[in-house]
Amino acid sequence: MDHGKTSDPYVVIKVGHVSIKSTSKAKTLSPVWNEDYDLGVEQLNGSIKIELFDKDLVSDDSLGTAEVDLSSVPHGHPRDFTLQVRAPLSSISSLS
Ligand SMILES: [Ca+2]
Repeated sequence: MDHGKTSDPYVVIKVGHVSIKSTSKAKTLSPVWNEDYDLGVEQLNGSIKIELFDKDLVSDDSLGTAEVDLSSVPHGHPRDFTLQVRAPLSSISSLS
């Protein structure tokens, strides 16, 4: 997280070996993307992995991860998902 308690968040979406990076939003803790992405799906028994990062000059920090099971995504019928973001492993270990 940056000084001033804001982030420059962006999202990386992974399905199988394919990943897509969103644009980053400058200095906000309430980012809204409204961006569309097309990802090919090789097999249906995996998940869509989503990781949030804070863009930084040196190294980007993970803000958390979320996941959607592909089996819960209806084929040809778009639907919305509300996802719980889990803290990244590094911040979990720093709490102990
Ligand atoms: Ca930053």
